Amino acid sequence: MLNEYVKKIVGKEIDGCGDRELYAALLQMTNEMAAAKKKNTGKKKLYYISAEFLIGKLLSNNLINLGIYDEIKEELKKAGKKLSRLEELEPEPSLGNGGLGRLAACFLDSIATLGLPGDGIGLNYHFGLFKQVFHKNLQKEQPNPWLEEPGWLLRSEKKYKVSFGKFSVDSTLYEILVTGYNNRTNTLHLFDIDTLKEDIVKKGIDFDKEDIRKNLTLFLYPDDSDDAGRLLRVYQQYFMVSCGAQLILDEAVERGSDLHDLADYVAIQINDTHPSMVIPELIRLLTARGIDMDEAIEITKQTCAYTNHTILSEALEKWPLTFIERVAPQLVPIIRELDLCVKDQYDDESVYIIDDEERVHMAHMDIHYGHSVNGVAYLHTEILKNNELNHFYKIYPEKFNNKTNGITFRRWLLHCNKPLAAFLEKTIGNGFKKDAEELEKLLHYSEDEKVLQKLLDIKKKNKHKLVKYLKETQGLKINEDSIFDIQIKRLHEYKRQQLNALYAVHKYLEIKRGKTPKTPITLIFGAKAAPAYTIAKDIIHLILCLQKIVNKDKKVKPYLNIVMVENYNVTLAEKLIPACDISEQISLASKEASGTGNMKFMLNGAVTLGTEDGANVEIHQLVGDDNIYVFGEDSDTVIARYERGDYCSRDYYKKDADLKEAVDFIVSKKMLKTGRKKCLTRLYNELLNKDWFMTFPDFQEYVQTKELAYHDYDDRKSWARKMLVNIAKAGFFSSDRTIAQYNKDIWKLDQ
Ligand code: 26V
Repeated sequence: MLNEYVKKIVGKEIDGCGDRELYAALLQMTNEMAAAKKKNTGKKKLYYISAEFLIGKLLSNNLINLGIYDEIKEELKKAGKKLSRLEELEPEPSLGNGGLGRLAACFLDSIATLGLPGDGIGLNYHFGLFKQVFHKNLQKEQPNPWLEEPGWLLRSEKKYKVSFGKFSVDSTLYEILVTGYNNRTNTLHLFDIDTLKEDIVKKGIDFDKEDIRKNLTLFLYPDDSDDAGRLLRVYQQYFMVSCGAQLILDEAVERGSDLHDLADYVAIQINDTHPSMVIPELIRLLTARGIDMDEAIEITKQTCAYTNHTILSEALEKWPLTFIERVAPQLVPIIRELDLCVKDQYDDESVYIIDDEERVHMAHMDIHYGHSVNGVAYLHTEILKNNELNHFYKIYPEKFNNKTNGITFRRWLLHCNKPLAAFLEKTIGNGFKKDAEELEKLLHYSEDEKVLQKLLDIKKKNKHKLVKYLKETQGLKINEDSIFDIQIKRLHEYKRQQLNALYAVHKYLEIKRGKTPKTPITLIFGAKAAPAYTIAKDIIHLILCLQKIVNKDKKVKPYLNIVMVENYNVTLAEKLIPACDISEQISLASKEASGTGNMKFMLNGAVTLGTEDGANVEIHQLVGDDNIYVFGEDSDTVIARYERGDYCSRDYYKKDADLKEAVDFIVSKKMLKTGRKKCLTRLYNELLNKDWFMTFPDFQEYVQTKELAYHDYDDRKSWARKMLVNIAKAGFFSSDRTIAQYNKDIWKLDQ
């Protein structure tokens, strides 16, 4: 099949082509096949608006979804070519920060796989999120150019005008085809402007933040530590939703809507508050097309639904009205009107849209003027209802609903762990590929020695492959016979990489004193810190310094290794997750809305070591006490302590000798010789005087639980059974299930 394309496009046979030529031909072939599956059936269509779509590389994923992966691989192999080499040529688009963006990408896959009419709307950031490099044990940021020819991006002819306060821009629309697994193709619409100037990027990721025509879509979330950065973010958001709303209305009219009945034709899912301005923008556009204000508000309400992804107040967007005045003055009277309606009805300041400092609470606007509010895991939704958004829940109990997150099994099993997928297929048939709950059939084999051994063998092979890859690409040396204990996620204090790092120090000191573990341990970290997030960068510095010290220590090295992979991204996740033994999910209870890495690890046979937070709670319920390691204070205890406001980390430090020793080590002579005094003392002081995310109260139990997990790992058969149960119970976390629930409860699209 490929050969004909190659002959047509390159004018040669496969074996006579270079890798780049083959990659280009494959790309074109895949896109043509995907386009042939585009469908526009169904009256009602979903638009998933999101500032982030962390789609990862697309080639293999598309080949799998189109059902031609094996065939192409074979054809290439016969001609002496390797598909894996072609995969390496593809740059990874970094159009997301982490979980929120990756979730949006999984959702697009599932929407297409379930045969639903639903497209994504977002922005075409030229440099995406920054590329992380380590220099002198510090994170440095560089642009990550990913746009190249040939690529997946298709330029469309559609253009929209977006009026900002003092000027306007014309958008260009790019499209990426989203293939479903043996099903239809949908579209990811990414808006951009032609006047962008990539060469204004100076040192690292610095650029002139004032010139919007040149910088609008350069980066994802440009540094918002100053007003110019924050303002640019508002420009990006308004640009995205204005283009999006115009596209949505045009398409609805094309499908037969007279706009009065828009809610029968359109469902809009607002992914966190970044696209919230779509609400006033839609109202504005509807009134401009002749619909009166009250009706426009009602139509918008019936059309829009909001997903909350965090309870962290610093992450809940509140834009100064003056910013919106500058970026989109046309929205200000509408937002004021929406706020007045609220103030007329309710006399509780906590539900106002505009507060007394003239800041617009984007989430509040979403809740009042959308018809659905959902959290992303059971515990998260309960916290929203009973704590964070309780005042809203009392007004609109019917709007609140939970949609526990999910992941696409095409990428996170079929693609990233082919040996496991093949073994599962051989053992329980291929039904699990369409119906993930069928993985439960694996439970019949929980006492089958051969099956258990095979799971261990696959894990061993995956570890070997990872070790080889990290050696070749990052020069890292890892003992493949050690326990792979992995924490990969954005760096944030609430995720508590610092707790894991304190454990590393503790273990290092114990080993130095002669208490050596039976099986060697490798602690693997991967994390990017926001460029302006100082303490997060200090934590990276701590881990990198520990990596230097521990891995250089002849006495300790055979037992403990610390590894921080550079530039953690989707591509690396696909390699790390299948090789993992222990999945670290150790956020402070109540703070991690869901987590989705936890689901990916479980599906690939890693055992969770975690707190009762986010979706860990549901993982725990599914696998049972014997197949997960749970520790730490629960969310009620944590929330109550925040309310009392009496947490004092120093009290714990004084009482716990192990903890004190580990914390003191951060500013020990040895550390100061390796690292920067300023960073290390800042982190030390932060922990001792604040520790806002309460690592100290959980330290002892964390150490003990980790030790127990390491101890249990040595009983290989019993460990393999834990792996098996985790894989078997992962079906619930398929994003196909999540999307089916969104559709049943919120979108109500015809299939
Ligand atoms: C953003 C920021 C930005 C400003 C500084 C502090 C801060 C803290 C957290 C965030 C996260 C924003 C929203 C987000 O990414 N939430 C993630 O969404 C995932 C998908 O639902 C979910 O699995 C993660 O638990 C949640 O953190």
